[in-house]
Amino acid sequence: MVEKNLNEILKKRFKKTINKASSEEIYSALLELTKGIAKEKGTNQGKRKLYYISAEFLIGKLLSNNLINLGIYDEVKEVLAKGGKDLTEIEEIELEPSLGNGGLGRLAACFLDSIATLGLNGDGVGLNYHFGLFQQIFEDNKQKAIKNPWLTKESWLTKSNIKFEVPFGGFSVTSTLYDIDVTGYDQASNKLRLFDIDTIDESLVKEGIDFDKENIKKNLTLFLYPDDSDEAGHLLRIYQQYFMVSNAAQLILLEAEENGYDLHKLHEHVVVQINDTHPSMVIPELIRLLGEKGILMSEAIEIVSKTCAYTNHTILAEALEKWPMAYLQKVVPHLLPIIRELDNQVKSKFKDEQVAIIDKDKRVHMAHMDIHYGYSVNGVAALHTEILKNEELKAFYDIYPGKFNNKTNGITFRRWLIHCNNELSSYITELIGDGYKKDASKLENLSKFIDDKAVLNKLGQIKKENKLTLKNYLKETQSIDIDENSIFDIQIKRLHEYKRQQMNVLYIIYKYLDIKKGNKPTTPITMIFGAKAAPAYVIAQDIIHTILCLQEMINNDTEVNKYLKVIMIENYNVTKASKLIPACDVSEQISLASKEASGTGNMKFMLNGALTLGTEDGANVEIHELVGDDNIYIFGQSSEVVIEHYKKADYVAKKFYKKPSIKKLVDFIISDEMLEVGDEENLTRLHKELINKDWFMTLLDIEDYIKTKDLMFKDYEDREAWNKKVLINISKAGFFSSDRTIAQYNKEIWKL
Ligand code: 26Q
Repeated sequence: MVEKNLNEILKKRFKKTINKASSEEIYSALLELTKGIAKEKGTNQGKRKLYYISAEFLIGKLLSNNLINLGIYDEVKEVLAKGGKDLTEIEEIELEPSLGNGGLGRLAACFLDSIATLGLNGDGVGLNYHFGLFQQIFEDNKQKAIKNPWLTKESWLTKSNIKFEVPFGGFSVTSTLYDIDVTGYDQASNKLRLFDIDTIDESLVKEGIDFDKENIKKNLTLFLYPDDSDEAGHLLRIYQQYFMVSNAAQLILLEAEENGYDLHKLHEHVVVQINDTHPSMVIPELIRLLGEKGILMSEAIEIVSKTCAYTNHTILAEALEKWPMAYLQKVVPHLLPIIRELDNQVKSKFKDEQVAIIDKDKRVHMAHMDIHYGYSVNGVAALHTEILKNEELKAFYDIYPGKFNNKTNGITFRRWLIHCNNELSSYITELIGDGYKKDASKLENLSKFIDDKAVLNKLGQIKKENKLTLKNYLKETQSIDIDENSIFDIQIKRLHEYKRQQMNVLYIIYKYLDIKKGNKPTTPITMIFGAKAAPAYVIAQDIIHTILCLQEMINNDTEVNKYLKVIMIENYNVTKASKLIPACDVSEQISLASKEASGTGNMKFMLNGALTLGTEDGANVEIHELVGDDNIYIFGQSSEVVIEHYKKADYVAKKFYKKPSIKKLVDFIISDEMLEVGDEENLTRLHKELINKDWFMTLLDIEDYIKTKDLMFKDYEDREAWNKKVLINISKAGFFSSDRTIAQYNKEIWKL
């Protein structure tokens, strides 16, 4: 079937057969074929529909994902092979949309996959950023940000004829809706609905990612999170957020009317999941629009409060959005009376200033609005939810204990196992059948092979092959040469001080000095990083610079480079993650305990047979519980201890720095060797930061980290024992399928 259809499309469009067609032509034909099959499968239906509103959907490339979900991946691969074409080469043609920063955006994408796979009626709603998140290049050992154009003439987007008028203070814009099919695994489809405006002017972007931030009609959807270091940046962010939610709210009401629903009972037919506070203005916007339909404000507030649910993804105070009233007055003056009314109601009920929506500095706390006027508040891992309840949002938990619930994050196994690690996935199928593809808990059946040497050996072999594939990829794309026989230690995630890439840097320095002293590791070590840093985040830029300097210095040191190499992957994204994760031995999850809400990379690594080196933070805690002490490497102070330090403000980095063994590592950052390859300003700034501030307590955990990582490397020498741990990790990973997460959201929050 596939062969006939593909050939027909190629013939009709390009007058060619598979063997004569170019990769671009085959990609284009596969796009048409896939969209067609998805259409035939139809869309999920239901009396109640979920709108998952999110400023980010980090969907990654879609071709293989869709082929897998439609059940034609193997067939397409074979048909292409018969014509002398390689599907992995065709995949290269597709550009990766970068519609997200990191975890939150990728989670939204995994959720869409699972919502469709479970046959649930739910769409994603977001924005069609033309350049998405910036593309990262390295120059002079520094990150440079450039635009990432990903929109091509032919793509997964389908332009709809839905348009809405979105009012801002002083002017309005007309939106256009684009849809992307979200195919379920062996199921009907849903949609990702991305709004845009026709007046966007891509030529506004000149050098790097700079552009005129004032001209909203031309710049509104150019970038995801434009640099928000100044007022114009903040305002643009509010314009984007309101544009997103006003469109979402209008779409919800349009579909409700099309279905003939009684708007007084909207909550029976619609549930809105607010992904972090970025879409929070959907609450006053829905109230406003229901008002326009003739529903009294008091009733509208009731209806909306039964419709909206909020997910919190962070406990970092600086990431909780609080917008000055003056900004909202400028961008959305028509929402202010509603926000004031919501605030008045809260203030008349609760005297505690901490729970007010508008604070005494006239700032609007978006999360507070969500909690008061939503029916559910969830954290994204067990520890995170406990910290929300007992610390960060305690005042709210005391008022609304019933609203709080936990939904531990998950990942879609279609992308993060079946697609990215086909060898492992096929081998698992050989061992336990393919039931685990629909019911991930079946991975537990692998545990019966715990003493089977052949199985353990084969797991090691698959890892080795994946390392070789990565090696070849890096050689081709970044002209980097790594040793497939070394241990691959990987830290890939956004660059942030709380994630503590700087602690990993200190370990590398320790190892470098140790090798210089003559202590050669039995197995060579390859340290791999991938991370983008927000352009305005100075210390994060300094950390990237330090890693790149270490890379240059160490990789050119012939005494050391046989034993230790440092690799920083350029422009880390979903595509690169899928190549790195299957090749990993050591998964670095080393955030300061209490700061990483969940993490999802930790789950991807575990599923692909890497062992976790981590703190008791986020979902690491649950991984630890599942695999047991012997199959994970936990180090560092607990979240309780860390939270105490913050409360007492008694952590002093200098006390730790005084210790000669630690001082030596920190001071190496400004050593002659480093200054020779690096920039004094950046290196000195990081050095000072670590000694004088170290807000995320790197020096508190560094010794335990070094000790534990060395133990891990030593354990790696007994490969059979190591592979046993690997097998246990894979067999316990089923819990982290986003199918499980979504089933819980549906059972406990959405009730679709
Ligand atoms: C806020 C205000 C102004 C500008 C930007 C922002 C902003 C942008 C992005 C705030 C937060 C984000 C993204 C947060 C995020 O990705 N959080 C991650 O969510 C994952 C999914 O739940 C978790 O696994 C991670 O632990 C969490 O860090």
